Amino acid sequence: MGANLTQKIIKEHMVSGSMEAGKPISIRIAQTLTQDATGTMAYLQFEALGIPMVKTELSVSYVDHNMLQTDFMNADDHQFLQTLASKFGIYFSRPGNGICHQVHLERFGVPGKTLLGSDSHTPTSGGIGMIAIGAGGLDVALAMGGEPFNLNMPKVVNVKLAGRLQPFVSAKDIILELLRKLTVKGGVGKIFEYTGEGIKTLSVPERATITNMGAELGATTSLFPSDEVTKAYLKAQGRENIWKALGPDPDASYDEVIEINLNELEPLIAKPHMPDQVVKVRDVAGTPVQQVAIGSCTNSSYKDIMTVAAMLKGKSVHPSVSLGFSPGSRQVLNMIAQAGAMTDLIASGARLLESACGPCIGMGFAPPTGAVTIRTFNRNFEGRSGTKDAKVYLASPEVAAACAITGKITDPRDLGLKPITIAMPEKFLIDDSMIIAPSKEPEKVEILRGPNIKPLPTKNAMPDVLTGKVLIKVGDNITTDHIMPAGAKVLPLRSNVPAISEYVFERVDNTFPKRAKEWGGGVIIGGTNYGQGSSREHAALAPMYLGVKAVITKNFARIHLANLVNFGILPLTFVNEGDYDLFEQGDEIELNVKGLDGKTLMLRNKTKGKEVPVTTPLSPRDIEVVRAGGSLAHVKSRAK
Ligand code: MIC
Ligand code: SF4
Repeated sequence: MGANLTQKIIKEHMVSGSMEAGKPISIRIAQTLTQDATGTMAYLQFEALGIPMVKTELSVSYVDHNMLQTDFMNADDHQFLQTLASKFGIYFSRPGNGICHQVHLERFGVPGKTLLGSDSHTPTSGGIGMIAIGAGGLDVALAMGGEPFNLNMPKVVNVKLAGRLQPFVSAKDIILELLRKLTVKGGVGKIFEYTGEGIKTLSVPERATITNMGAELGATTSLFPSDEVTKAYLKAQGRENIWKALGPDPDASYDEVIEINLNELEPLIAKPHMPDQVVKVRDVAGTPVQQVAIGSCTNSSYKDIMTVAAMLKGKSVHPSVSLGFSPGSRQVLNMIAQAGAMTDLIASGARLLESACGPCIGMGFAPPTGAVTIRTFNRNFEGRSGTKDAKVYLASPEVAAACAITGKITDPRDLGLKPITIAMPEKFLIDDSMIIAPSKEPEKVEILRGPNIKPLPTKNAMPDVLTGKVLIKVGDNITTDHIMPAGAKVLPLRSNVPAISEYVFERVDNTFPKRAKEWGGGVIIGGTNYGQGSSREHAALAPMYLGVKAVITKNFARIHLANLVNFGILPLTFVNEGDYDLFEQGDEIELNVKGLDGKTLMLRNKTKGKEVPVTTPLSPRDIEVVRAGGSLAHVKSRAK
């Protein structure tokens, strides 16, 4: 049997382990990326490692999330990131240069290499054949310090695409179709590798839309081969020299196969409040729409914005709709301006938003109370838009433009428009002046630290017996947006853990922080897929600061599980899922964790006078890390 592309790339970067699904492996990381919302903390952690210079082939620090500067906080963080990058050998992409994933694809990604990013949508670069994985900031800090990245070898799923997308059906519909089939849990522990005749019809940005939103399946990553399409894209980016042909062997084997015929797909839409609530656009057509937002790392490429502009040309945005668009990068912004598409958009009444994450993370352009907002983004979790009761739908740029024109949910095929074809440019506009190379005299660089940047909290080693109360009990599919909300108000506090911890579980139960402090910490009880979504380590770090010692669930999402380990919180799972019902908020629990390694332990509910078996999904190495009080403590203790 031949090898698939995932196996080939992993093999080349393997440090230890064997490529058996579910078994721990360590891989060498060639490139890292960070963004400002996770980066400030990641670099504080990097500094704590005491390493003078990054050890990766390339590390880039982007500013794209915390872009509203309503006071000094975000602006100070930007300066901190810029000076720190300069000192430690890191490229710095200035605010205004674009969304990290879009810019990385355009300017830095290299087929066949590994990329670790402190953002869950890092798999975007899988669009050019990288193994690109999202992780917590601390894992990225460790990778910058030359440590390998540890994970369990995922299963490899082959998604075979046949046929060709029909007019007004888009790459977004391919990934929405997968979400419809597999749900937000369907990709946990898996890598999705795309093959088949259909991939030849998809440009790199279209492929990147698919790999980007593979994150919503819970997948470790997704990737396409590096072929002639990749070559043409890299050539147009002036980077043909780094291209090489990469793909699976003809007789490659896979753990699972899914087939999709592109001819049969039609425009789809994810209803509130989960990316897997996917239906046909025609099933919800006619629903009145108040806002449309085009952009985010999923759908903000040159092709995406040009398509929207072509659909809106000569028309007006419906009077009841506010339409905003944020080009994914300065390159896209410059190019749509040159092509005249920006003029068409502005003439139609669209609002130009900054080239950044913006409304995707609730950084401005929040919808009105109870509004329906159609977004080309990847997440529609409750409250993420900044408006708790807004109803966020996720769809393609084509569907979004159609809704903006009619003021209601509309299948673009029903507008009677001529099919739109946007050719990929033979040459993109290349201007890297917003990317700053690291200093040649790092010893002379002074790191600027604003007053909002507070020192890192630390944790002591884990005691043998864990005791405490159940601080909260939550249901299935709890996202990191539930645990640690983002948005314009909370995001500036990412470098100030004491302050941000006041918002833990804010949208679920805003009395949580007070209770956690009064009760001297305790444990969290959760359902399935606990911690899905973003890579934000603050969803572990802030609970750790509030004294959370263990999280006991039916099962966990990958990145959050790793973040809990990194901050010394013990993740446990019920052996019998039904035992979840035996716990309530306020129950006193006790667990002797001495014999943790791979064994079943008895968790005592002292209040109910019951004992139930629990276990931990952790590897022996991870258990060692939790025992030490988290990754930093562990690395430091090893260095002694
Ligand atoms: C997101 O989409 O939720 C974010 C903001 O990009 C996060 C990172 C963060 O929480 O800072 C992600 O996806 O990892
Ligand atoms: Fe930014 Fe949204 Fe992409 Fe996260 S998902 S990186 S917030 S655009």
